Order: sequence, then structure tokens, then C-alpha cells
Amino acid sequence: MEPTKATNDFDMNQTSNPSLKCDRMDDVNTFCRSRGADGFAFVIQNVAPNALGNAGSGLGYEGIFNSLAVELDTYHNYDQMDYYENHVAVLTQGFRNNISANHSYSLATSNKVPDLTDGIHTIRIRYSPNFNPDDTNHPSFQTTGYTTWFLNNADFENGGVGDWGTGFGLLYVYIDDLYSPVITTPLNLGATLSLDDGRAYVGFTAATGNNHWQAHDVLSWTWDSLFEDIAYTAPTIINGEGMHQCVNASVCVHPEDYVHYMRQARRWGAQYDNIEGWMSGTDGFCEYC
Ligand SMILES: [Ca+2]
Ligand SMILES: [Ca+2]
Repeated sequence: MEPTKATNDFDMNQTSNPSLKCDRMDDVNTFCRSRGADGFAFVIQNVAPNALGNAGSGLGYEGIFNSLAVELDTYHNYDQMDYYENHVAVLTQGFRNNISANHSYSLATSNKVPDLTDGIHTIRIRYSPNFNPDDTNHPSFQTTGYTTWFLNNADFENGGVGDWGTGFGLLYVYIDDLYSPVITTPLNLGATLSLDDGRAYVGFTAATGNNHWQAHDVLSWTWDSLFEDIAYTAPTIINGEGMHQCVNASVCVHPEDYVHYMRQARRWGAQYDNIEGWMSGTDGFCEYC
């Protein structure tokens, strides 16, 4: 039996030996596996047609402003918090920052994928702006702590709601099996990136680093716009910031103040509670009411 990393999962242990590493080009054709580095990525961005990011572990996308990447990573970089040398991930830092390839900014990562450096693979990436609750039961469904950042990242003091405060859809990534995804993860693409009427540049980036090599042949590529209508349900109460305007100042409170507002205004009936602290509005909850 060949030595393996203790952090590898059982399936991966059966198929590869990540402790091997090629330090010189010569090794690739002599002692090491012909694996190469670093992989490539499908990128959605709204900077320029020729936008390009960092080499090496950046896979050519890291550093692009206002972008989202689906990376097919073939090389383990511990400093990027890579799960394993062979993985797929969805990463973004929204419209405020240059994207990072560090997995602390990943919405989802999967290493339950075929060896990306072996043979020809078919990748399918699908985005639906509508959230299908049934898909949360699929084994590929995942969220990270970073996902929740998009739900509560707005400046509360200035009356903002989170970037995804109006809801989110789902992004699906398939490899070879085009009916069962390897990643299903929540995403509101229109609220994550700053786009021009929903239009963005899409394409591929790739990179390699010192003493490594890799060739990527995109044998064919298609893009289909599905023109799916976005289901919209108006929030019950919303403040006057951004795209949502209060039509009635008396209900212009933060969503977090919803319960307090309903109790103070006795919308649930005077009998619900009559605690003086709630009624006075001086307990700090209603500062912006
Ligand atoms: Ca990597
Ligand atoms: Ca990675």
C-alpha cells in the first residue's frame, strides 16, 4: 500500500496518492504522475472582456473585481485552504472586492468529483434565480458560513438589508453526469455582482505556477439563456434603502424589528402582550421606526 495523507477521505485513498509531488519538469515524465497544475475556471465578471487575474493558485481569476468563479482545481494549495488537490468550488467576493481563490470565500466546494486531470470531462453549470426547496435534499446541496454573509452583510446602522435580502436561487455544477450535480448551492447572482441589465462577461481562465505545467483543451462550449422569470414576493416590511421604498413611513422599519413593530402596533391584537418595554419603544429596538 502506498502512503497517503491522513486528511484524505476513503474514496480518494483508493484512487490516488497525493503524497507524490513533482518538483521538476523532468519528474513529470519520469517519476511522478502527469497531473500538472493548477486547473482552470469558468468566470462571470463585469470588468472587461480580457480581464485576467493571478497566476498559479489564483487559476487566472483571483484578483478580478466584481466576479464569480467556478474553479476546477487540480493542485493542492494549503494557503488557499484547498480541500484536496482535485476539487470543484464556487467562489466570489461580490461586487465590492477583487475575488479571492481562498476557500474562506467559497460558497461551496466538492471533492466528490472524477479525476479532473484524467481524460475528457463534460462540465455543466446551471443557474436558476428561483429557489427549488426540493433540491436541498440532494446530496450535493451545501452552504458555508460565508453563504450567510450575503444574507446579513448590509450596513444595519444605515438601514441596509443584506445583498440577498430579497431572496436567492440555486447554482448547480455537474461533471460528466449531467443530471445529478456535484454542487448545489444558494446564489443570487444579480445581487452578488454589479451587472449591466443582468449582462456580464463569461469565459475561462487558467494558470500554472513554477515548475508545473498543464494544458486545457476546451473541445466545445455552449451557452443557453433560459430567460427564467424571477419569482418575487415583496417583503412584508422593508426600509427605504436601495431598490425598495417604503410606501408607508409607519411600517418603515428594519426586518429585524418586525416582531417588535407588530407587537408595538398591536397588529397581533392588544391581548398578545402589553409589556411596558415593548409599548414604550424606548428599549432600543425601535430607533429607526
Ligand atoms: Ca489549487
Ligand atoms: Ca481551490
